[in-house]
Amino acid sequence: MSVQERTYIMVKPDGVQRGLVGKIITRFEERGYKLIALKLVQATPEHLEKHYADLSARPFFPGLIKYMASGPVVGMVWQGLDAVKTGRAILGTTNPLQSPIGTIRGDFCLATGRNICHGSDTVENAEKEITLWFPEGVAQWTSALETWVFE
Ligand code: RTP
Repeated sequence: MSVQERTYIMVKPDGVQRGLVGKIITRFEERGYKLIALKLVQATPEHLEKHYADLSARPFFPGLIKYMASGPVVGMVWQGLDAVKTGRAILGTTNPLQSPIGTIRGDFCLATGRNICHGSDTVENAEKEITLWFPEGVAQWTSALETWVFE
């Protein structure tokens, strides 16, 4: 478990259109994660097909790509201890109805196909997704408070 662990978190088009970007960012900030990249982007279907390549054989894939291309998304990279697993815990489960209250999905949405946010599921996939969404690289900065958050 590394302090340098990074995860790719994305607010999906419904999250952006419902005005939930700030609330989602706040959950990661308040937990103590460090923001090292952030951008609003209208993704092309081709780009989204790469992001969700693992799901290309699933029946919901065409609808997923349409949904994800329906408006801009906000992509972010958050860094800190156990960022991938804890990031997923902050988001909640894929099906919002099964997601506990207190998680983002458990608090703000209802349907699996409109679950407002994405989080990398493994450290390896996080690194791939960061390269896909931020080919220009991410910021390197040191917070003055870091010592008091990470030890
Ligand atoms: P994500 O990658 O978006 O964070 O979601 P996840 O790991 O929790 O779930 P995954 O199985 O990777 O599915 C990716 C996204 O596809 C949509 N989905 N729709 N209609 C359906 O049965 C269905 N199943 C999945 C969801 O938007 C899910 O987040």
